[in-house]
Amino acid sequence: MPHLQRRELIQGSVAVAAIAALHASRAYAFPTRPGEEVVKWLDQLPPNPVPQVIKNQLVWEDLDAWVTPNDKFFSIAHFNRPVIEESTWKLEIGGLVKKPMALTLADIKSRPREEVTFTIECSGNTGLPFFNGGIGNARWAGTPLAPILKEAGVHDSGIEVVFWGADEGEIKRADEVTFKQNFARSMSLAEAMDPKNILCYEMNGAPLPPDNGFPLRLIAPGWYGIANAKWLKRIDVRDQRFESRFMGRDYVTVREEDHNGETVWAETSVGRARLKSAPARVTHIGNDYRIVGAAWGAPVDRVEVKIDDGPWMPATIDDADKAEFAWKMWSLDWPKPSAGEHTVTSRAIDTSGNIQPAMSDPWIAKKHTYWESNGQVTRRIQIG
Ligand SMILES: Nc1nc2c(c(=O)[nH]1)N[C@H]1C(S)=C(S)[C@@H](COP(=O)(O)O)O[C@H]1N2
Ligand SMILES: [Mo]
Repeated sequence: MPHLQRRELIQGSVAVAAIAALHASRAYAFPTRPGEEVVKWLDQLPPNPVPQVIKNQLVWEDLDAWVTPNDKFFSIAHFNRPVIEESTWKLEIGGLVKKPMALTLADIKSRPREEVTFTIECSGNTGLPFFNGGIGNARWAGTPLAPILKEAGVHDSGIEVVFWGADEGEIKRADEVTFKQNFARSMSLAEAMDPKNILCYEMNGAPLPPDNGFPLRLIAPGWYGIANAKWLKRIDVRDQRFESRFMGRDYVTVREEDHNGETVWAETSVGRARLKSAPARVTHIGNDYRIVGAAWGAPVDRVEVKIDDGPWMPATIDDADKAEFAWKMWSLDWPKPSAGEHTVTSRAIDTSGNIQPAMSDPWIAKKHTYWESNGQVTRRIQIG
């Protein structure tokens, strides 16, 4: 940005205004045009059959900012939605550590602050007919997890870190063992020690909203939503691999793989995010249409768009925001489309050259559960 290199030359309030404007345009970078109107997609979601589990889905046609405001952010709760009193709450650090800890929110806030802009997507998003808005982008703030684990002193035998939520539900296993359990997800010790993981207490400058995990949640940039445990109450270190419903039963991807002509069925636990994109909205001013969308889940190099069965066309990526773990907005002008029904499909390509798979790609077509649905998204639209 040449503006920034020249900033020493700009004086007083002019400089402040210029820099403020720059920040504003960065924070809200979005390919909008004055006077444009949004065209609704023909394919709209049927009613949500699990309104307690999935709340506040992103309405793609309303997407007009890089950062999703808190009141428009989706939330997922597989059990109850606990309302936690800050005054009585503590985070326990226990298990195979030399120095167990119990931290208040004030203790956690007094530690070094770290911020990350991260787009969180539920791995079930676009895998179910009533679910395509399980995604949002926020600026999360908290304190890094790794120094806390170091301070607690993990024993040599510790290989696994479990994140326990305060929410609780009844588990019924196929072997008929039934019990109550708090929400839990784990990571290997090496994964948990990633310096990017934060114990997060703030979302877009405000305390975490209750639905998004107040008072504290894990934010694991680059992971699917499920790894980002909310309403944290305990973190413990173990000497065995851990499984919970949300690791070994739900959030398990079952995929048919081809191993030299032999079919092998792989069952894997949902973990890191995958390359994905979606058309968000079509706008127009008179006959000048524009397709706007988002791409995320891996370092995005470029995005291509296909209208009906036409050729892939390069979209323009809005590069104002270079946040590593945040979605990128893209757009493609669509001048004077013919009247009638059309389809719009996008595909993202990452910096290693991987292409977001088509729905017909065996990677998606031979996937038998709805998790990790990163296949290309096609939307339908009526023009004129
Ligand atoms: N404690 C707890 N943490 C949780 C969940 C939950 O049900 N309980 N849902 C997970 C899922 S499935 C997703 S997609 C993300 C969603 O984060 P959000 O609700 O802040 O959007 O939270 C994750 N963390
Ligand atoms: Mo999720």
